[in-house]
Amino acid sequence: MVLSSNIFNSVEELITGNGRAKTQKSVMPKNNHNPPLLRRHLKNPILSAADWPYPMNTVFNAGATLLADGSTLLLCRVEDRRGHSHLCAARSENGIDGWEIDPQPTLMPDPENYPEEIWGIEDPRITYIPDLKKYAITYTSFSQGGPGVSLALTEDFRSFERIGDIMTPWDKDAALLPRRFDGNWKLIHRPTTSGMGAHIWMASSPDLRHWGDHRLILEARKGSWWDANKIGLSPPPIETERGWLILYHGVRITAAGSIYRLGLALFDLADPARCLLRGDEWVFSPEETYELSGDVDDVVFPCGYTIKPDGDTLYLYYGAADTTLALATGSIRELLNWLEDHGRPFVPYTE
Ligand code: BMA
Repeated sequence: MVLSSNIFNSVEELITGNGRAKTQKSVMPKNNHNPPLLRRHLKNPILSAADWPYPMNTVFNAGATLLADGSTLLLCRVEDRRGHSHLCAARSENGIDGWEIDPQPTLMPDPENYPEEIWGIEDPRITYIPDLKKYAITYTSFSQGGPGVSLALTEDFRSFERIGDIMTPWDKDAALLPRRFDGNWKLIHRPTTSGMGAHIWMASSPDLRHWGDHRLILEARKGSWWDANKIGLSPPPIETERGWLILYHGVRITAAGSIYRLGLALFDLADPARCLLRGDEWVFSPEETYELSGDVDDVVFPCGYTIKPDGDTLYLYYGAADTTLALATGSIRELLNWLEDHGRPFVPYTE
């Protein structure tokens, strides 16, 4: 019997961003939104280890903001060759290329003063707070008790005022809303309960330090759903006329590992704990080689976005396979229209 040689055609060797040879997966089904809601930039991945001014392993999961001069700042999660992460700023005029990367880490873990940072700081989300004229950075501090949520403030991404840990382990995927509601700040975050899954919650605080009034706002589904058992906020909420638009990640656990995908939900502008709509299908999923293969395969993980001066064009920055940083663009109006066509109300503890 003659075996056809083309049974191997769908498997090829490639070199990943960190120089390891891995086996590329065969053809992936493509996103069937027509046209796709989030479109990958042709220059992807836009930042990788090769761009870095100092030795490191990987760069991914960056917070993002527009600075006063209209340029883009990414606060990147950089993993060193011990496996610990720190944050490093990269600035660009157009948010696509020409990145100027800080020559040294911008924000390092400080375990002497903040023991919860002993194993690194990860996954920053940036919210500009007009009342304070400061950027709030929520990030994961990796303590010996597990990952928790920490908060720091800055005016310039050069000096930082650390508030410290605001949510105990296990907790991550947190972002602050940009203003107070009835006198209280609101934090979206993702505590993990042993055996009961990982869901999205909201907490309130009068002073950014003391948090309470905890409410479950979006629950992971169960069974075979793409967002069963474990979900989390991705970038900070996007304020729109129709409500707070949330991109959240859902984690499908399979025999081959986890798949991180993105879905959409909309929350009430005045009561941001109230979910108005939630989409059933994911809108973005690993498809390209740099998303399918890396230190952690099958991951698209946005922590930040910017909005162009037209008020509609979204630049979504996402970590690809925990190895590089990539960019997808979209229209906020199209995302909202999709959610209105495909979404339905979600009430916690009912499904
Ligand atoms: C999540 C976070 C992210 C990471 C993702 C995939 O739990 O830790 O930092 O990108 O897993 O590994």
